[in-house]
Amino acid sequence: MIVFFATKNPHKIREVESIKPHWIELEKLPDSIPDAPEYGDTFLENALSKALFYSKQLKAPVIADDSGLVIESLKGFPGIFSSRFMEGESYKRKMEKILKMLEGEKNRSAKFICNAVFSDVERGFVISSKGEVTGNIAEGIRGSEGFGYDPIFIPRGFSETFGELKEEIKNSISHRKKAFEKLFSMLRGLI
Ligand code: ITT
Repeated sequence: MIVFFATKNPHKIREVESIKPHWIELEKLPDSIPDAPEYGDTFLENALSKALFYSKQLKAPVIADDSGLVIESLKGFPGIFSSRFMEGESYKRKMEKILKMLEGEKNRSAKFICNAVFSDVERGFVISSKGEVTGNIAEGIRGSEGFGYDPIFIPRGFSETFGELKEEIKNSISHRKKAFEKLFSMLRGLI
C-alpha cells in the first residue's frame, strides 16, 4: 500500500522507513504542497489536522506524526511547541536554553510523545495511536545521532542519550516506534 508521509521533517521519514512493515511504501509530500495548519492544543489534534489536510489535498492515504518532548518539572514544556520554541534558532541553542531552565532542578523526568494518524478520505476512515518513551533530561548535550532534542534525552534503562545511542536502538524503543507499530497493525486489520 502506498502512503504519503505528511511531514516536512526528513528525520521522521528516515525513522519511519526503518519502523514500517514491508507492505507499506512511503511516499514523500510533493514540494509544491502548502504547509498544513497546526493550531491544535494537543499532539492528537495537530496530527489529525496534518493528516486530514494532506489526505484531502492529495486524495490519497496519508500518515502524519505530531510529537515532542514533555518535561515534568516545566509543566510539560516544550510539548506541542517543541518545534516552534525559539523558532529559527539551532537545536544546540534550544537545548542550552532548556538545560538552563532546569539548572538546580532535581526532577529531570521527561518523555517523548508521538501521536500518529492514518487518514484516507477516499476510503472514509481515520485511525490514530500514541507512543511514549520515558526518561530523564541529561545534565549536558551529548552525542550527535538522531535529531531535535535527542542529545539531552536519556531513555529509561540506559545511561546514554538518544544522541549517543545507535539509531537501531532508538528505533526499537522510541515513542515513534510504539505509535507507528500500533498504527500499522490496526491498519493491517482494516484494509
Ligand atoms: P512536521 O510537522 O512537518 O512533521 P516538525 O518537526 O515540525 O515536522 P512536529 O510539529 O511534530 O514536527 O514537532 C516535533 C518536534 O518535537 C521536532 O521538531 C523535535 O523538536 C521534537 N521531537 C519529536 N520527536 C523527536 C525525536 O524523536 N527526537 C528528538 N526530538 C524530537
